[in-house]
Amino acid sequence: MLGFGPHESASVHGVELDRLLWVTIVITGIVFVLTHIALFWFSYKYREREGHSAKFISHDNRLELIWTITPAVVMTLLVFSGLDVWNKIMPDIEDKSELVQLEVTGFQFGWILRYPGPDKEFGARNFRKISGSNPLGQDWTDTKNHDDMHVSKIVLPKGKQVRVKITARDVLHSFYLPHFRVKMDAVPGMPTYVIFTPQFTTEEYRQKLKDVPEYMIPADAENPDGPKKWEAFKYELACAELCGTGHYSMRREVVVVEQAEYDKWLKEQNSYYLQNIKKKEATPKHEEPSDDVSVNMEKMLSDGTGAIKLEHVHFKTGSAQLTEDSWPELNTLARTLMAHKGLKLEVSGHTDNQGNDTANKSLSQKRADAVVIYLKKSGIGQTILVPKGYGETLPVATNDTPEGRTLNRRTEVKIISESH
Ligand SMILES: [Cu+2]
Repeated sequence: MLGFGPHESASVHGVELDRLLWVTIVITGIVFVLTHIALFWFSYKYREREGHSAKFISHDNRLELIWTITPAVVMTLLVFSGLDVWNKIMPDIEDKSELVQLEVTGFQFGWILRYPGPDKEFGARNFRKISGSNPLGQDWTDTKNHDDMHVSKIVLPKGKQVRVKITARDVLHSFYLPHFRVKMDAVPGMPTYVIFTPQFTTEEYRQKLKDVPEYMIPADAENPDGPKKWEAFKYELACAELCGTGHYSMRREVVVVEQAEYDKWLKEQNSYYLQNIKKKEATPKHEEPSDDVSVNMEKMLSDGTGAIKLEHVHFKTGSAQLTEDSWPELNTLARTLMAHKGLKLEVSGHTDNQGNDTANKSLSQKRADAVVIYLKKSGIGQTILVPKGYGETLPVATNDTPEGRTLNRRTEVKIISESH
C-alpha cells in the first residue's frame, strides 16, 4: 500500500489511515477539479454576447436540495469511515498486561521517557515532588515507582501493541511519530494516550528506503548537510506543537527491534529509583562523588561555591561535536538551571597535554562553546553562561598515564555569581 507522503506506514493502523487519507484526497480532489471546470465553463457559455443576455436565476429548490444533500451524504460517509478507523485504532483494552507500556512527559525542551519495569505498572506522581533529581515528581513511598525506568530513547518490539501515556510538565506539547502515523497532544494536567503496533523494525525500514530516491530519505539529524543515507535512517519522535524557542530540540530516537532484542535491552535498563535515589541515600557524604548532575548542581548551589564536572559529556575525537550520550546529562542540567534565577556560571573546557598548546586551548574553547550552545537551545531560563577554554593549563591528574589524561579531558561548570 502506498503511504500518504513519501514514507510507508511503520505501524499497522497507519496503513488504514493512509488509505482513508487517499480516499478523502481522491474524492475531494475530483470534486475540486470538476467544480472548477464547471465554474469557468458556465461563466463562459452563458456570458452576455450579441443576441444572448446573461441568465439570472435567483432561486431553484431542486438545485438547492441537490447541492446540499449530495455533499452531506458524502461527508457523512467519510466521517463515519473515519470514526470506524479511529475506534479500531483506539480500542478499549481491559487487560493491559500484554501491552508494551510507556509514559512520555513533554517539557521545555525535551521528553522524559519512563517504562514501568517488571511490575508493568507506573508508580504515582505528584507535581509538588518535582525537583532536580526527581524530574517526574515520582512519589518514592509508592513501591510501584521503585522499578520504573527512565530511558534516553524509545525502544519497542516489532508486532506488539504499544500504549503510550502522554503528559506534559509545563505547556502544550505534541507527541508525534510521523513514520507510525501517531500524533497526540501532550496536555499539562490531563494525561492522553495512543495505541499502535510497530510493523517493521528499524533495520527492515532501512531496507525499504534502499530503493527510494535520495530526496525521500530524511536527512541525518546529526549531520543535516551531509549525504542522505538509508543506512543511517532512524525513526524519530518530534514535538508537533510550537512550544517555545527550543521546540526543535525535542527530537528523540525511536528504535524498533525484534522481541528478543527488546527483552535484552529492557533487562539492561536500570531503575531510576535504585540508581539515583536509594544509592544516594545509602552513600555517606564525602564518599564517591555523585554522577547525577542535578544532585551535584543543587549541592554546589547550596554551598555557593565549587565546581562540578560534567561526567557524561563527551566529544568526537579532536572535534567540538558533542556525542549523543552527552544529551541526557545536558538536558538534566538545563532543567536544573531552569529552576534557578539570577545565576552566572562558567562552563570550562579542558584538554590533556597531548598536541600543541594553542590548538588545545582553541579546541577547549570550542567545546565549552558547544556545551553552552546546546544548553541555551534546551532552555536555561535567565542563567548566564560564560564559555571558557583552558586548554591543558589546569590538569586534575597526571598527563603521564592514559587514565590521567582521560580525567584531564573534561567539561566543568562553576559559579561565578549568584543573586537570589
Ligand atoms: Cu514541545
